[in-house]
Amino acid sequence: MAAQIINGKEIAAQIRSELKERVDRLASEGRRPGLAVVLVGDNPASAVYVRMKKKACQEIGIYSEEHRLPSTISQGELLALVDQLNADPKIHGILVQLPLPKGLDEEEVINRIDPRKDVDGFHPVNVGKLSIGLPAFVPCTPAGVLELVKRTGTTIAGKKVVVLGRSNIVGKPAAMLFLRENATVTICHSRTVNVKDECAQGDILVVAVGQPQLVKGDWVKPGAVVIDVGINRVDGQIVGDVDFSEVKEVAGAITPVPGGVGPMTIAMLMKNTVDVADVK
Ligand code: NAP
Ligand code: L37
Repeated sequence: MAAQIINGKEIAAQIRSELKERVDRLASEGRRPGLAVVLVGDNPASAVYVRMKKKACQEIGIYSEEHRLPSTISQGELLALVDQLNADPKIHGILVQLPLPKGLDEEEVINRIDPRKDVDGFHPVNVGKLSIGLPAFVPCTPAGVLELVKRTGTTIAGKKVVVLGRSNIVGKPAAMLFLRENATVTICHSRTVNVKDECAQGDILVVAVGQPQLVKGDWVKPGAVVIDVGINRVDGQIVGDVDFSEVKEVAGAITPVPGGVGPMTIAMLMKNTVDVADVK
């Protein structure tokens, strides 16, 4: 039987509409959430994502500011902007779109963001809190991955979760989140021996490697939930890290690309921003 297709686009729209109700209430109390997005340079993919984030803010009623800076900006000028946003009471969340152009120090910029406004969850304070089980901002893409798995109705506790990829923005925090949900987690990377056999152990398989259609049908345990985080542009088309046509015949549920994790990333960014405004 072919897999259930997990409709991230539809689930993300549902989440945005729930958030809109919260924003309407917050705004009526004089606490409209605000998000500042900082885009440095002219990475075309980043420009597309920033535009989508701005549109989502408008739809939900979140106040948004876009700061577009040339790639020639100095580190000091960028840090000064972060300081200004940290101090601005209209701004609840600050997102510096990564990657930064070369010559700029990403780590120093992330470190400068007030951890209470770090809606991307990349500040070491939030990374640390997540790893020791304290409430923290969860990075948007892994948060979206977990939400999609939960919405399939799958029980996570006790399951084998295999995460393919160990980046700081996707793989590592995704593994941490599933661990927090009491899964047994395996993290695979480019030095893993026999990745295919490791993947085939997963009741839940999360793939974030940036390799078009790497994961084939025989890499997947029959009935597994497969979440494809990959966004690869190949011949003008967007394809994931999973060979969708093969894997959908084996998996129990699978996310498509596009229309899977991508829209959830933006919905979770909106949620993190609304959460900041909703506690004060
Ligand atoms: P990344 O920083 O390039 O990390 C890739 C990871 O995959 C690394 O840990 C690497 O191992 C591992 N890897 C690469 N090739 C491998 C192979 N053949 N076998 C096993 N492991 C392999 O990538 P990322 O930022 O995590 O992004 C991953 C993908 O997700 C990309 O396609 C990206 O565009 C996409 N993405 C999507 C969203 C979204 O919202 N949907 C958000 C962010 C990223 P090493 O550590 O050993 O090098
Ligand atoms: N929060 N996200 C945050 N911070 C960053 O620094 N780089 C980065 C980041 N990445 C990001 O926003 N990624 C992302 C990727 C895909 C989508 C959205 C955000 C997305 O919605 N993708 C659509 C297809 C969009 C297209 O046509 O290009 C999809 O359906 O997958």
